Amino acid sequence: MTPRFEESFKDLKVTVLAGGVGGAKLLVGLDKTLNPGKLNAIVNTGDDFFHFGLHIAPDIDSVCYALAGLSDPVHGWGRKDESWQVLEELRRIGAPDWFALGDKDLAWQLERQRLLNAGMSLTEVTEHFCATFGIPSRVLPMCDEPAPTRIRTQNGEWLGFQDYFVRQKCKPEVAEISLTGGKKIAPSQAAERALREADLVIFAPSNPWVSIDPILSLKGVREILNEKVVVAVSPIIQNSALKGPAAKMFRELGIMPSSEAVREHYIDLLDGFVFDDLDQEDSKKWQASDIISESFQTIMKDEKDKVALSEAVISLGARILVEK
Ligand code: FO1
Repeated sequence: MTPRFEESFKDLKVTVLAGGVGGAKLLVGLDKTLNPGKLNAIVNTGDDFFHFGLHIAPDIDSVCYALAGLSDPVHGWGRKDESWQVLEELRRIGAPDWFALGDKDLAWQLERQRLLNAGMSLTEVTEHFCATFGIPSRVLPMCDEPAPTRIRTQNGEWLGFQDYFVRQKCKPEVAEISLTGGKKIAPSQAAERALREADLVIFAPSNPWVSIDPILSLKGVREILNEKVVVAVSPIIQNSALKGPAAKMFRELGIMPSSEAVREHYIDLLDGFVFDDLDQEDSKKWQASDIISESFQTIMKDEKDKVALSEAVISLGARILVEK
């Protein structure tokens, strides 16, 4: 079993690849565990879209709101203590109301667009957001240029991600996922630096297909990760995802969703793998592998769970760093 979490681990430089809600929870735990300035989050921007002329960045906002202690505890996205005056009026005047933007959330969307229009990059705007909300960790968009994820449904239709995820509630069957607008895109300089300077890289328990893969698909990322200690946390427990379409996507792409399937998905990049205690059965096949797999409680119900899982993941990473 991996040794207990040690004080010295708090100074490890940790870079996390994350998407929305699941990733945000682990990031809150890591933010509370590591010393200030040691945590970099590289966040998926494939879910971003333009709505009412505003650049909406759901995964960036879910992560920032969570780290600022402002996120809606029920949804995991948007803000707590929210009001919906604008959305209700939009509905009344027959404007698009399928994507629920609360009044406080909208204030941030408007300010982000103002700063983008003034020439700031998404990285700079996100840095400004973190400074404004007193977030000590760095939240880094994976890239500054548009990198839209699109879904081809089994009846041949291409959908924008939010159209698939929110407007159609993930109901369409996925035949193909197109990442970064079908173009080879470089990570932002800040994201690339965060990867190069990391002691440990963690894949958060986010959707492998549409939260982690967009980041892995960026130019040079896999090559950097091949030189790093990488530990992934499975977002699939007992063949299902706690939230979102990850398990459904596995199935529709012809793969039985399981922690085993997640491990296989990342197999050529992994040094460590953390899966839930409920999936012990799966792990029996992995013992001979050079990837160190450990089970833990990966369901994060409260801050204590987030910190406990963060300490377990960092401890596994630290052990591998020593043994490597
Ligand atoms: N998800 C929904 O299912 N319904 C919504 O109305 C919705 C609004 C929304 C507004 C701002 C934001 O940052 C996220 C929002 N999300 C909503 C979640 C978002 O679609 C997903 O979190 C990501 O795109 C998937 O990780």
